[in-house]
Amino acid sequence: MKIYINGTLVDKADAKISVFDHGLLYGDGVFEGIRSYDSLVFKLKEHIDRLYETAHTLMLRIPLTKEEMIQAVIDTLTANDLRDAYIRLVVTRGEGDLGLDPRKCIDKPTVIIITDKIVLYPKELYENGMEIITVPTMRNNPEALNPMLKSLNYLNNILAKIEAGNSGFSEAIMLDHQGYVAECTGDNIFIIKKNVISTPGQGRLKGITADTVMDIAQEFNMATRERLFTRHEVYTADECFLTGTAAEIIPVVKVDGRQIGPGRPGPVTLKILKKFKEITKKDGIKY
Ligand code: PXG
Repeated sequence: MKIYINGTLVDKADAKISVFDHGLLYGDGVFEGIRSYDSLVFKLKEHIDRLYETAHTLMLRIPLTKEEMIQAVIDTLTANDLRDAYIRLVVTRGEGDLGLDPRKCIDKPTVIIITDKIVLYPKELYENGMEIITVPTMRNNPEALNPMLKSLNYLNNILAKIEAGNSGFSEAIMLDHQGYVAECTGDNIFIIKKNVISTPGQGRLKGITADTVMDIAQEFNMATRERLFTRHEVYTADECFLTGTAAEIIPVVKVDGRQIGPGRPGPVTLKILKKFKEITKKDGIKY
């Protein structure tokens, strides 16, 4: 396996960075998770845009243009001869000293591209739907650390993931700072009620899979909403599902012990999932 580090493709065993890298010391950096399907990178431009937007807010200057970054992703995929891949793009603040001040870093961000496979949930969960719970850890307050930033600082999500695991579940709902449903630890959440599809309007990552689902729903002439909703509306929805680059689209059939609809993946969810699969097979940047 070849890993891209700062412009060079190296063997996995040689893919090493400094212990003084602020990505390690402080989680100071940005990342993206991207997928390719049959030699097409899905929504690559959108992922690159989000990476650079997060970096902009963190005042982290990525030393490549967007075009160069796209080329670096493609070069890494080609070097690894992967047709279906999960691509992890990481840019850290780079090397600094043992103080958190980013101005002390040497203005040489570390750029890493890993291309590999990812299997998140077992196949049965996609067919039968998954059961999730709400966990006590709330999603970061947007005015403390905005969930729209896809930074290397994922402890908020990891704490929630630990709570989910402690209760025997693989994914969990996190509420926002006001008690509304925000998202899951690594996925966005959708509910469908009477042909209206809704996803939370605040306190979440603006997921690229979620945006794709909204586009599909509009194509199907469904009413789409980004709005505040509570757990009660999740419990009483007709259908529920989660979206993410890694998870793709996964139906949810039980939340906090309450069955959603008939307790099976819903017809609209399955229709959207089918369309999503079709899009991933034909859209994307070819390599
Ligand atoms: N919310 C959060 C908090 C995420 O981390 C999504 C939503 C979905 O966004 P996209 O753009 O992928 O549709 C994510 C991204 C994992 C893992 O190992 C998952 C994500 C990121 C990194 C790792 O489960 N999901």
